[in-house]
Amino acid sequence: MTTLFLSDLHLADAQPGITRRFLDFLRCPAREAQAIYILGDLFEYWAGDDDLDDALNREVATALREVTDRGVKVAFIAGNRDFLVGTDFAQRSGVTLLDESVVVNVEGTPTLLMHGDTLCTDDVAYMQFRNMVRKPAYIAQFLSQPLAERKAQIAAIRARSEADKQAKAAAIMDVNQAAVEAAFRAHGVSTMIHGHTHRPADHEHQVDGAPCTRIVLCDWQASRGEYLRCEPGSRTRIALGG
Ligand code: LP5
Ligand code: MN
Repeated sequence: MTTLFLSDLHLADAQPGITRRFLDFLRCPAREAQAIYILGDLFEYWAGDDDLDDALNREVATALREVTDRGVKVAFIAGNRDFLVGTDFAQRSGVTLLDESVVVNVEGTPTLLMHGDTLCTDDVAYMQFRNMVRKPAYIAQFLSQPLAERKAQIAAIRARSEADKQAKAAAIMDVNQAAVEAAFRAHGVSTMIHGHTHRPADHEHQVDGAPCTRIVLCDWQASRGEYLRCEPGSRTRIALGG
């Protein structure tokens, strides 16, 4: 059994090299895997499933469908950029939408999967923003607006977010240790995989005296990408360059 994990591709028209690398990934290692977990921020942003007519979105959904049609299980946990991915995308791509935190058995190890933003509790402005925009009523109101208007609002939020991030200390945008420990405890696991922070590393934690491992996935950039491959007895980061 081979299980692959990836996150934070931020697919966008402005980054055709990343899209090409992801489509290559879907052609080759993806089709030989049994399961693939995309842990959020697959897209730079997702304005709603009615944006599936967009050429990039359609190409990605179609390429995913070619993988899922071959019997590969592809699952998606939403990120802070693409939490509006919905059932139309799921149907078109064959991808299963998961809750924001799930425990799955990865080669015999119960493993907590999440995007990772909920662990960044020191980022109070982001947590307040998140609480606001994840409310079903807020989402319904947002989606009731025309697509072009939604995209304009997202651009404004993106600009504000980038400006705010300049003023935030780096540590504030990383995970909070107490939040990490609480997540291990709450889910009764000793292994977790997440993305979001763009700080790829394997961290060892002690939670109530027990060793725990937290694997942070790598974001994809113009020059490189990375996925994590788990097989019986091995866990390997595979770099995708060029
Ligand atoms: O994404 P990233 O990694 O660069 O930064 C995140 C946090 N920022 C965000 C915002 C997203 O980047 C942009 C929104 C994506 C579209 C979502 C779909 C539509 C939503 C509409 C509602 C249903 O998530 C950033 C964190 C950073 O991670 C590190 O963890 O710091 O958080 C912020 O920057 C949040 C700001 O501090 C507060 C944002 C207030 C925005 C208020 C809106 C003002 C303009 C509104 C105009 C309509
Ligand atoms: Mn993110």
